[in-house]
Amino acid sequence: MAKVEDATRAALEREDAEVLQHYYYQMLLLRRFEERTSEMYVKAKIGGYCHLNLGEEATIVGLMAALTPDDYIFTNYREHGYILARGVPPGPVMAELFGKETGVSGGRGGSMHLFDEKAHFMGGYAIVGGQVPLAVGAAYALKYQSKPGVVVAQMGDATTNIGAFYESLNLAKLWNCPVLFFVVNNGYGMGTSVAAGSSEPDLYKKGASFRIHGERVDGTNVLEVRDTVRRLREKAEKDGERRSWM
Ligand SMILES: Cc1ncc(C[n+]2csc(CCOP(=O)(O)OP(=O)(O)O)c2C)c(N)n1
Repeated sequence: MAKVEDATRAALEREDAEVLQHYYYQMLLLRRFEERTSEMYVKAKIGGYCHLNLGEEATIVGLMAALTPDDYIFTNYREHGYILARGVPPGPVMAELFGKETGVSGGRGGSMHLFDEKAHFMGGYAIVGGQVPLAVGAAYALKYQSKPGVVVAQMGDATTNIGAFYESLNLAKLWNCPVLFFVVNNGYGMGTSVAAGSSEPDLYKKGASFRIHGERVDGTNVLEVRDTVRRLREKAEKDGERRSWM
């Protein structure tokens, strides 16, 4: 334990203070935003379903810190924090939750369908796994059009048990698409634990039969998430090398 703390302290000391402050600001913004969202949901100001990112702040901020403006993000329905950490202001995001026209999706999407094309934030999808093949398709498009960047397919742990996940992995590797599968393991899919729902509980190993490299990272360590994503993002960009191959 002491060794882990020493390593974390050393990593923090190597970082620029302003960068750390920025990460802290973003994580706090996400936490406060979700606390208010929870309050407004209980007061029935927000209609429909509403999923929170409470406790996932370091995972989200670490991911977004590693991405470039060229990159695209597709997420599941638990996405408030992702769009905020991508730099979209909280006003239009909260307006969307309230179903207002000034919301990021014109008030027609709500909590599960946040969208901002300028920020390359391609939504919020309510069908478990729905975002995964879409992300692979977008990555294929980047490659086909020789455009820079990678695509992130964010999902929860239980999503790795869905058929569309495996179809997506297969085509992503077969066509060498510049895509990163980002699995947020919060331990449960609804009330079902990872151990009860997945024959392979080490989720990062699930890409192995598709020859897709996987790594596990501590989602509560913002720097570790950022550095791991940075490294794997570069690999995804390189592996998905743009070339005219059709
Ligand atoms: C195809 C499909 N099946 C079932 C559901 C109902 N459902 C909504 S969330 C969820 C659990 C997903 O868990 P996970 O992928 O771990 O994400 P988390 O909610 O934990 O972030 C289920 C089964 C759905 N939305 N879509």
